[in-house]
Amino acid sequence: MRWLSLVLLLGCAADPAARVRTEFWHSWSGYVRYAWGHDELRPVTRTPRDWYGDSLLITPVDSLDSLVLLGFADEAARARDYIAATLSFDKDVWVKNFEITIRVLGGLLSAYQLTGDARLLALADELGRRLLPAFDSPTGMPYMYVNLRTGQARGADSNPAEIGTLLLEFGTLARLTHKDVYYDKAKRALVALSARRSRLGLVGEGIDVETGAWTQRTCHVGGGIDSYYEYLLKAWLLFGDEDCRAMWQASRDALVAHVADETASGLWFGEVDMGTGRRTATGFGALEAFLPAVLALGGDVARARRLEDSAYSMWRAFGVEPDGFDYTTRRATDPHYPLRPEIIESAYYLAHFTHDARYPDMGRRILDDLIACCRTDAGYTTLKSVVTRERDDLMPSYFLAETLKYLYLLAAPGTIDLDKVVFTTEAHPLRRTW
Ligand code: DMJ
Repeated sequence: MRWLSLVLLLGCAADPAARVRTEFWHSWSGYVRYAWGHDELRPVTRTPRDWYGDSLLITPVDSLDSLVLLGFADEAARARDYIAATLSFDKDVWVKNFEITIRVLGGLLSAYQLTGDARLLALADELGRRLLPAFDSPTGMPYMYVNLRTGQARGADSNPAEIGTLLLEFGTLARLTHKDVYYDKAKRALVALSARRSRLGLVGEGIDVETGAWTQRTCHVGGGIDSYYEYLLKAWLLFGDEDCRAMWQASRDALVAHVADETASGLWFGEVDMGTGRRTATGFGALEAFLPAVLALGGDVARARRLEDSAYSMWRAFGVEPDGFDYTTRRATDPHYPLRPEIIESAYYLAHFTHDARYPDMGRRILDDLIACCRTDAGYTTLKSVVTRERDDLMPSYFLAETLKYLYLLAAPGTIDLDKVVFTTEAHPLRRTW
């Protein structure tokens, strides 16, 4: 691997895409060296981390399509062989349906579409079958956790993101295996959730999947809700599902009417009560920065540009963005930075729709900041605080699946035709081949 690092280093000086490849290879090599076979790498202590005691190979599965797209074909083939030979879902573990769907199921499906390796589709089918019991609640909205071996499900107190961010993966699995049950269960959950919107068209951040009652009534575009909006739009685009189009348009209009906040410092999306629309907080953050991408993809490029400007001002205020930010006081309310991709993802979509050079430039500056703040000898680490720059010790799988992939696509947009794929919330490109 050392010779490849050297070649990548020599080639990167003038070429931003080569620079990202170098950083990807550095990060992947750290995982291979210190955590191979495990879910994730702790790059400071150079130790592995497994989510559930027994590895589900989350980093290699989540990274497979990045390896292919960034041009590491031999390494991708090696990882595929290892996954096919090693990965088993017959484990007595309680997994989070949402996380395993977006990282593992989505990773397998996307890599299958890119490589045609039928072993990956077989694994996806096996995983989908074991996750399905999660949907067996009185409302059809899934429980949070499912035991992969026994099929028992638990965790009735859920949220829109975990209920509504499943249809791209389950729907693609249905189309590729011709097993409609996957589409039907995930779609039913999305419809059941959307049907419980308030009279303003808003959702809250907590809902009981057994009773259908809201347990938290704050509406925003951040964690716990974010990708629910994203999947309404993208399920329409990927499957041509008109119900999803109607739900997307109603949700987007409600967000713009009630959650958008025009301030002296620009456009933000804050927090309101889902029933009354009363503003409850002026919080934004790293996760919320996904919204410019979705607005742009939905056709509202002007609003997307303004919101991305705001998100980038948050990034610049600290040199790296905080997870929580009060746009009135301009202080970090949650100072940690978990290597999130969303602001880069939005820059990628905006570059695609506007051809404005400021977005690739944004990508270059963000990469500089990441190198300055988060790079370690064995990969990249999360930060405990963007204020003090104190480091934590984790390289989440989405750093390879999303953060570096979007940085690369910003620098090398010809790699993939955005008009022909739909990216999942974990940046796995899916194609409509059916
Ligand atoms: C990823 O796992 C996904 O993008 C998810 O939708 C939100 N959180 C992380 C990245 O920040």
